[in-house]
Amino acid sequence: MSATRPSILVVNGPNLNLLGLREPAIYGSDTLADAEALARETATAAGYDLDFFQSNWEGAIIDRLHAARGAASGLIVNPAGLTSVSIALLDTLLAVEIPVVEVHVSNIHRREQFRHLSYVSTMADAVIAGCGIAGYRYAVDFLVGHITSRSSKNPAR
Ligand code: DHK
Repeated sequence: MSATRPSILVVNGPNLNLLGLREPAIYGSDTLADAEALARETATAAGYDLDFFQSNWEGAIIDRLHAARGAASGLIVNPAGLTSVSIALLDTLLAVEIPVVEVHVSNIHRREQFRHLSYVSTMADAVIAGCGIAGYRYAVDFLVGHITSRSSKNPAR
């Protein structure tokens, strides 16, 4: 019997498929594929599998998160334009009961006021903003430590 490795799911919201092309002065020139490679490399080195997902559709994001319930050990979510508006996304993250790190490529707190409100931040275990795509690597590092310390405190989970 082969042991399955724990996995981290990375979910990216609307317009992040255009990372590297859209507003480079704000988001930089790294692409979402670059972010995926960085996250995957970090996860693999720590003994984790990594699934990477992006959609411009809120319902597709919610469906993907539902599928992670009971399957993924950790979530990294860049909610993008859903950050300040989606109670449905907040409810989904609460429902799936998996540790969450919220990532923003840009520093949303140095930008327009309307970007400062995040429903996801009200439940996230950690929030990373303004580190560019390195934020995805930092999020994997945090989750690996967080999952390990949770399971040593709570071996049944
Ligand atoms: C990405 C977006 O698309 C914006 O809607 C957010 C976030 C910021 C980011 O920095 O990754 O306001």
